[in-house]
Amino acid sequence: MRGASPFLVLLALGARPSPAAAFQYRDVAGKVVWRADSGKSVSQVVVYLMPQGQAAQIPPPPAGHLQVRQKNARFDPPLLVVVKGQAVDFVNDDNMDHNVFSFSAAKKFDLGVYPKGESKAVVFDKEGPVLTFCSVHEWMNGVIYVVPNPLYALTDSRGEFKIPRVPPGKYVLKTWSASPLPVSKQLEVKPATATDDKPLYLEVSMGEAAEPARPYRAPAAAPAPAAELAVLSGRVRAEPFVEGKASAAAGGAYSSRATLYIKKFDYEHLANVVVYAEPAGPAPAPAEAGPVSVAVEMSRGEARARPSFAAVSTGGPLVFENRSPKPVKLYSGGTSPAYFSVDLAPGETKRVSLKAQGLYHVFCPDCAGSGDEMAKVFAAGPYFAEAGAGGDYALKLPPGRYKVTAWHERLPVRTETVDVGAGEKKKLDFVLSVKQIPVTP
Ligand SMILES: [Cu+2]
Repeated sequence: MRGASPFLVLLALGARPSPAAAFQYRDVAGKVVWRADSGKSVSQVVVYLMPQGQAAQIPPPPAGHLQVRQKNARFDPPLLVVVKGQAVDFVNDDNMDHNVFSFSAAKKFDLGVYPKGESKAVVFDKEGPVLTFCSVHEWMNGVIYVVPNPLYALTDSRGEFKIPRVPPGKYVLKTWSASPLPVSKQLEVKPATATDDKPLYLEVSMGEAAEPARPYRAPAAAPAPAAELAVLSGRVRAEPFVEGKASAAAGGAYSSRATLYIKKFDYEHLANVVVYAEPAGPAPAPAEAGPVSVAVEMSRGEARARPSFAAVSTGGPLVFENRSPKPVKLYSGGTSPAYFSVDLAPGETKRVSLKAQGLYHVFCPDCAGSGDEMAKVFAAGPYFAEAGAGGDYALKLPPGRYKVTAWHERLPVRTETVDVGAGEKKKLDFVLSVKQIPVTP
């Protein structure tokens, strides 16, 4: 304190919370379990608090940068929690080049391809999950989950969490995880006192709530096909975004050493591509799409979904069938656009309607261990087609104007507007490329 004026010293002392004020904070701790009756704990769950009216007491985001390293062609850590406004350095710590990109709603960015020793920063300014990928290595994926304030924790291997020093007040506790259903729970943190400063302890149970499934009865007859449909067809391919192009664009030194021995993103054989069309103007209401079925079957003692990927029309029937000898519970979770859960007795068949467009991750925790993803279902439309192995697709559409989108889980979508006349046959090709991400600053 040499050289500081007594006035400044007083100010500094005054800025510290007085012992009385500090005492009011209370830790919020607890355990996240799968269902209350199961006792099964869930690790790697983000638990965070949304204040209900006492925002002024909430601490600001930490100033320091967080870090995600690219190491052994993985993102480390695979799940990182970031406070809104905080920056993350993506550090290439590998003997090969990597790219980092995301086209998630909460943050769109593309850091290009860069070599070992380089690091690039991204500020996360919107709440929600941000899925990160590498355009060079197909399997690389990670999640940055952006929470609104520093009142958060991540559950450990025993499902336990602790959020330290929570200002008294009313909160909504929320959870997010790559697998189970999210939870919302009201709670009140009472000021700690000299005789009671114990943490507020909660048991948070997942796998409840969500939209219930309905019994399914097959329609008596399929709707007659309309005569005047147009056929829109074409090919979806992806453009490689790997080495030379990125480094040439960046004007930087670039080395492709050590990239060759590892399997790269297979742009030539994209699987699970869906092309879907939405009326862009007045259009006849589509006839209800036929049901899309996903069955749970037993295979070598493990339950599996067949098919493991399906496309459905938004709002159309998605039918789950339990062909295994055990009861199963299926639910959507993680980054799914909406949540459903389906309880199926052996032999039972139920339907759900996926009203929100997007990719649903379907889990069956009782089938093969907690949180195991069994199937992916992409809902879009009303008109949709899955592309074949060569990327070919064909859509049958009533005459009109449409927004037609080509979708793949790992690549930014492309949308074109087309007009089709009655009975017309039209061609429309798509190129999916990481370069085409509309990057937010
Ligand atoms: Cu990579």
